[in-house]
Amino acid sequence: MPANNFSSDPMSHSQDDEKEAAAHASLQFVHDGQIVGLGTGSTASRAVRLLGAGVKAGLKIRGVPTSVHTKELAESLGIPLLTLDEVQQIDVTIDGADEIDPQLQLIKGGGGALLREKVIASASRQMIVLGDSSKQVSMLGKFPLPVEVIPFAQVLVGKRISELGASVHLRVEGSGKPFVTDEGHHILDCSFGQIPDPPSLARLLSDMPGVVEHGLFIHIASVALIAKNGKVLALRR
Ligand code: A5P
Repeated sequence: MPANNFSSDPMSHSQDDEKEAAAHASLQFVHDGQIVGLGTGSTASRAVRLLGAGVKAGLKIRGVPTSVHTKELAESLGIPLLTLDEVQQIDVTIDGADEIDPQLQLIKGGGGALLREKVIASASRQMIVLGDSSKQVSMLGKFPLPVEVIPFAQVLVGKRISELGASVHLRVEGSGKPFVTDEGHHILDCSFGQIPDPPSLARLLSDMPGVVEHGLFIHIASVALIAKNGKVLALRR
């Protein structure tokens, strides 16, 4: 897997600085005239803000947001938006991740937007995934895998996923009520510890009635930009 280095401030090593550096590096993948998938989460939001600044300076792009939150952010920045129904194909999507492995397999959904994120990424010619150094792992699974379920089946699906060896928790808000996704579903956070064969687990989860989508992104990301030690490492699939 070839790797390129993009320099950033060599003194900047905090997680926030790393997120900002990765977001900066993603701008090189965005060009005038393109339709850009706009990711969700603290890292993707930085990229969206930078794109907003670019638009103000004359960059001609149109965005397709992956969540209500990102839609509102992009609107506030003056980025022209399209719905998925209005586009044939998305040129490039820029998004964050919770874990990135050496094959650019991902866990996503910590922010709860995994369903629209996966739909948008799958409709894109390129998905650029951004991460600070904490996101790079040798094997997926330490971060609890988010699984989006229909509320009607959440107990049954939770039991089935437990039988696969995970510890399963329904995601709740501060109020104690279940977290509700943009599409009206609930999320089960499933701690597997290690996921040695992500494609097999992805198939098992996709085949479970009641599961709407899961946060394993397999063969979707084309480039990972990981900020580490004051540089941004570009990994290609
Ligand atoms: C949103 O649903 C997620 O997939 C995020 O992209 C992921 O959780 C990474 O978020 P941060 O950039 O905030 O760590």
